Amino acid sequence: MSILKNSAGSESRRLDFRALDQDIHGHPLIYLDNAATTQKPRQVIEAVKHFYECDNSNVHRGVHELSNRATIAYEGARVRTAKFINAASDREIIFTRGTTESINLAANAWGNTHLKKGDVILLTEMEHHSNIVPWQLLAQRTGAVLAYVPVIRDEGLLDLAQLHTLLPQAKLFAFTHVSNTLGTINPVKELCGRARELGVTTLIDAAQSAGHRPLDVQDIGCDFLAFSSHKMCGPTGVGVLYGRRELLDGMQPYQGGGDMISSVDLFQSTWKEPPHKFEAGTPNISGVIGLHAAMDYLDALGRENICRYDEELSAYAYDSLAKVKDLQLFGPKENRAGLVSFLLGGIHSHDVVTMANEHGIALRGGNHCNQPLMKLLGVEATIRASFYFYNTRPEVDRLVEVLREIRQLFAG
Ligand code: C6P
Repeated sequence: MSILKNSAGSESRRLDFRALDQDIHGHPLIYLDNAATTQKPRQVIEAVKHFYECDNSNVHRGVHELSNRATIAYEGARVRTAKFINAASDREIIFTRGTTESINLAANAWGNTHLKKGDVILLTEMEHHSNIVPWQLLAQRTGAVLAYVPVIRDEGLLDLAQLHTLLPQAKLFAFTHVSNTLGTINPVKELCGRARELGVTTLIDAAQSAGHRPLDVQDIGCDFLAFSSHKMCGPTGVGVLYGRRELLDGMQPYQGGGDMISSVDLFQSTWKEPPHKFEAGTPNISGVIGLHAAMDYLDALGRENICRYDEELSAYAYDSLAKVKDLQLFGPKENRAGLVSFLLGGIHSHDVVTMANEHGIALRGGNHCNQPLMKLLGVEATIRASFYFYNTRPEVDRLVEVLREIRQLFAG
């Protein structure tokens, strides 16, 4: 899309995002908290509204017209999702509440039966809590042990030499595609390739990548991949777990309830085939329909274009912020995803975020659910600006200007 090629901005696309068109404390909103959640275009909002206004019904249960429409739309979104990540079949797509639930599902439904005492679950030091805690719980249940691929602190990159030693001992390797604090882009295809040669099962946390770059699970060669709709223009409360067919076939249900069973009697039940076996109860039908609209929206823009635009803006922001006095940047200097983490002098991250908010700028301060990584970096928190295709260079310039003002104010 030409608008994305224009590095000065994507003005016409911004009109799709009504939330961006408002003043905050008398200043135009500059929304730089996209890693937490992105804004939603009107096409997604309209798809959800249309469902509730015209087709609202439960799925898989009724034969009446509305239920048929809801089921067709829901299952159509599954086919669309398979296409979005190039899964071999829509039967490999499980709808969940988000990345967090997707990882918990894999940790329970796969982990409970495949891991035993002493087996090694390999993670990395840059994981979000959602890709740590479910594995800790699994380790407690099974007696498996956790190991971590170190992060090279000053570079913000995984220590791949250490991976060489750790991977052969592992049964499962779960790692993030893009770090939500450092902006590091991990070489997922290479990592999965190495794991596959050793017979190690892989899970990719694609929360920060699915809406920002093309994903092809067959080319990457992963076993599982998890992502959230709300970080890619879609509704909250919806996520995806991709799982390779053979793995899903061998897995136990995650939760029990309606819609996942084939038959129930008083003392035992049988299950449907995957993916329905893993979707107990009424799913988030409107959310899944909204996710479908979001995927269409992103593909109309072109994920290669989004990726290029994000990375250019991130590099521009990194270079601009590097010129601000007393500003400390984290993460790799090059080849970074669309976010920048930093600290400003000795000023508390929440003070900076609060003052930026007074200027209409939405940043995030805190540990970003990365407490182990924070320890490694030797800080309690960072300030994070995270971008999407609707952000512009003038917005980055304004951020830099406001940060300079905040620094001046605190300097005295
Ligand atoms: N990170 C952030 O501001 P959920 O909450 O399930 O949609 O996504 C969890 C998650 C998992 N992995 C990574 C890499 C993530 O970044 C996130 C969510 C948000 O960075 C909220 S802490």
